[in-house]
Amino acid sequence: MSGSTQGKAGFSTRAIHHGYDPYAGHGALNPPLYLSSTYTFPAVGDGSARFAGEQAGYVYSRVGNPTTALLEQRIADLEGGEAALVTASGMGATTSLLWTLLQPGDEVIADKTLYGCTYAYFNHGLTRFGVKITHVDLTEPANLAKAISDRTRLVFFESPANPNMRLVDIAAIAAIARPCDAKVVVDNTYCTPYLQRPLELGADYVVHSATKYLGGHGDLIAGAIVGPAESLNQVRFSGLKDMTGAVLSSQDAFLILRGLKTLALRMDRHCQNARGIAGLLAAHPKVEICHYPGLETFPQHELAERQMAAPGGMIAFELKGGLRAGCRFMNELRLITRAVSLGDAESLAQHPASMTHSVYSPEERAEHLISEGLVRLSAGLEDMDDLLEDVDRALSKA
Ligand code: 4LM
Repeated sequence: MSGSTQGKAGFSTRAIHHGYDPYAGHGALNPPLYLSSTYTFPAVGDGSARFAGEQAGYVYSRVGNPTTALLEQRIADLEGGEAALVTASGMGATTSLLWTLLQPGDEVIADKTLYGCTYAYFNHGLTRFGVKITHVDLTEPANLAKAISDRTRLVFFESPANPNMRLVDIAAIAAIARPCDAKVVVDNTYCTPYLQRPLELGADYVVHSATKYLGGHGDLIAGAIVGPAESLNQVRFSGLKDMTGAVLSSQDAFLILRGLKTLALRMDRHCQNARGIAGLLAAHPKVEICHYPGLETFPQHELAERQMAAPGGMIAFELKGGLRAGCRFMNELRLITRAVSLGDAESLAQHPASMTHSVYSPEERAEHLISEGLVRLSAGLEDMDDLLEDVDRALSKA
């Protein structure tokens, strides 16, 4: 198969083939990795024409590179978007997009719970430049209808939210935001397009930390934005080129292209392992509460079934002994690794209050529904029996 599959083939087929024709080059099975910062112009006039956008072709890799361009095409196709832009980190994706879309005086309505650095960018960064941030509990869409105003430029949320797994009904939020001309931005890092496609549900933009499942191997930092082509062109030439400079290296783009080939297989395994671990936790007498969308006891289980193809690889839980018991549990783990980040082959456990969400003050964590004793677990790709044994033994010592 070669070239564009135009969304007709299945997810994995497109994740492996979309946008690349081996016969256009030397027949190389894998797309070439272009290691070039700059591009030659046949004559001065060609250079000027490319800068003016009158001639197709590359000029400088801060603006575009053939390897990153292929990754952009592939991610856009998998998310069902018109275009994509890849960035040097997930934070680079969110900041490049928002610096382009927002003006002083605008308001962003964001969900209560956000990844710690996104929360810091919103509340410690954007607010310094005249942008108002209003946090609303978006798990109840009626709250958005009450809060939205002429000033609201965009609505931003994660679903599931990092770290407490609260879900937001994407279609319901988009139906409220659209008539008010507010753009809906969904951070789809936890799901990937294999499990959830927000644009098909009415969102305007998707952002990703491609560091996680899209790359999938814990060996790079990257991000992506998916959305309308014209708007992303503005993000490329303004937010990304001039304001953040958060450009992805072509070597990392190559690794993500490699990661995408196994995305569906990996996600199936992440989900299978997470289901097993969540089942063990939910039934264990030492566990106070286990937040996993696949559990029938999960309060938004019905929404999870409607919105997500499967419940994902992330779990959050609290032990009956609170923070102290949670720390003892994590220190007893032998196979599951104590580390932040998620979506890697290795199962990872961390403590949000002191790690990924430590930028929130204790009062802010309480206000934003992040409890101090919460433990977050990213189910990896190891054998389920080994993971269950590790969790069970650590629980027995906690
Ligand atoms: C973590 N997360 O949670 P970069 N959006 C979401 C995220 O979880 C993250 C980012 C954006 C974690 C990192 C230490 C939902 C990151 C930011 O780290 O800039 O690629 O993504 O453990």
